[in-house]
Amino acid sequence: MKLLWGAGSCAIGIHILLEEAGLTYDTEQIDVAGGETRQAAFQAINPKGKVPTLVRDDGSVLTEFGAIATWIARQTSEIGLIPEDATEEARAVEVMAYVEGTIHGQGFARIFAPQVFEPQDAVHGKLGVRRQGRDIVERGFAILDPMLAAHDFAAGDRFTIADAALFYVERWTSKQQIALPVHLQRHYDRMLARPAIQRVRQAWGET
Ligand SMILES: N[C@@H](CCC(=O)N[C@@H](CS)C(=O)NCC(=O)O)C(=O)O
Repeated sequence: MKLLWGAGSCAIGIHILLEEAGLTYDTEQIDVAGGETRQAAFQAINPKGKVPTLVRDDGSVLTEFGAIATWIARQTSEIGLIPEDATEEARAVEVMAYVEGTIHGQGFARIFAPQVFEPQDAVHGKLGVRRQGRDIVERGFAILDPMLAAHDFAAGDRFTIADAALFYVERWTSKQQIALPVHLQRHYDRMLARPAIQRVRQAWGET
């Protein structure tokens, strides 16, 4: 299988899951900032024009962070990337969905691409949309923070798909001068110390 990824993108969460799962995979860097996801060649693979995109060994393509994460977790169920217990599984999916749908999809998306939300007013609109995105992100982190007070990981006492999702939004905060609440900062520091995450960051040329 091959993971299509882009520098700085949420695809790092999927790369981390592949590494944590110990699966065999290839990667291909896509020039997201340079617009490669909008080009015909990429859209022939994923018409949504997004990374992460996972091309499986049979040529079929998986898109959407949650779907790809779930599929990877199911390849190595013994590792517990999705908890066996139904309530813990629901908690992991709950955090992952909140990260993808709200903190990323509504919050950071407004910060990174305000023109998508306010195409009419190129200057003032962008500022307002970015502020709105920041509020959504900060509120989202404030909601998640108490959950990390009781546990080391996003959905309990072990690393799951939720941690991979939470990690990618935590790491977006520094360039935006958004302060992480205390328990999320500790979670982020714990994630940075994981060997799998260090290997991925090295592969991405970050360390
Ligand atoms: N809903 C998608 C969102 C993926 C997404 O927004 N990816 C961004 C990078 S973090 C992207 O590929 N952007 C390229 C573009 O919009 O052209 C998912 O969960 O995978």
